Amino acid sequence: MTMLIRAVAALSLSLGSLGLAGPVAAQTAWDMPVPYPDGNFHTRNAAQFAADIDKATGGSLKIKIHSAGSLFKHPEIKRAVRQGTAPIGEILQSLAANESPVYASDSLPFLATGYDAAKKLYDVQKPYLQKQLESEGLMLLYSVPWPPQGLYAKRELNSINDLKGLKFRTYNPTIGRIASLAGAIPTQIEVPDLPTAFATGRVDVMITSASTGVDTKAQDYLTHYIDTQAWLPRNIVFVNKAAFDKLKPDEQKAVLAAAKAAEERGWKLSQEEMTIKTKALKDAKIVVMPPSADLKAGLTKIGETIAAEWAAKAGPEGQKMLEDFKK
Ligand code: PCA
Repeated sequence: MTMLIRAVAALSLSLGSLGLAGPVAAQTAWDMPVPYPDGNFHTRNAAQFAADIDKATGGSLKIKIHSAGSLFKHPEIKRAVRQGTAPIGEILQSLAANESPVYASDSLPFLATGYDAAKKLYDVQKPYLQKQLESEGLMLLYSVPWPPQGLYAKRELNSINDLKGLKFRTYNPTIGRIASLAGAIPTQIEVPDLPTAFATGRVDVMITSASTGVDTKAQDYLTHYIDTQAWLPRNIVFVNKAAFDKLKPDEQKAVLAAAKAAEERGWKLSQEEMTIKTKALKDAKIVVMPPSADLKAGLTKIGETIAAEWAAKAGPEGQKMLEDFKK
């Protein structure tokens, strides 16, 4: 029996190498690690991106999405793609803020708070982002924002003072700075670990989108969502340039076309997501409220401090970017 299986395996192998196994013979299979769960709109968008490429290449380039940090955890994804362990991946751009200020520029509090402003900021930032990624052997494929960021808590927060001493969940270094300036205690936690972190008291508050609140069932561990609309952080999808260069020209074309479509689709999805998921929070009995004038003023002040610190770090290029954005 074993002999027979071996013989059949050997036969199909040789048929494959003769090119008799059909179009799958010359197939490239790419693993694509992404940080967020399957149902999340970024992950759904990536799945459509992969399906478009599959279709356009007649199945010669297959991309398999590994969601929720299942193949590489979020903080490892960028390095994995740089090293070519994974040819393609997605991260929250600002997770890499400590590597270069350009990665932080989408997440400066109250700089760009709506979709039009976020798009303008992205357009202004894009050449710098592309250059930075190129210097790391990477190529930007597309970038899509999250819905605006609001404050989740277990009670009403009416001023910055109310944040003092609370354990503040962060997803990038800038939020760490916000927490510190507010007298709170920052703790970096990835989305898949959020429910446990709240349930076990490792964190008290977080700033994130309505989307992530719904994805992680915030109603199980939080009661209030203060809709601060502080910024719209973006995800970036990028490819290892050497891996991209190895693709056939028609495959490269298919990847670039699918990326363009994913970016356009993603910005629309994100906007729809904002409305749908803010309503879902209300339906789940979370109190959704605007920030008080006091809280808003306090956060704005912190935002100004952070913008000044960022500009000092980002030097003339950063300064130019901010000026172009404000034009
Ligand atoms: N959700 C992600 C990043 C921004 C967002 O809305 C998170 O909470 O980690």
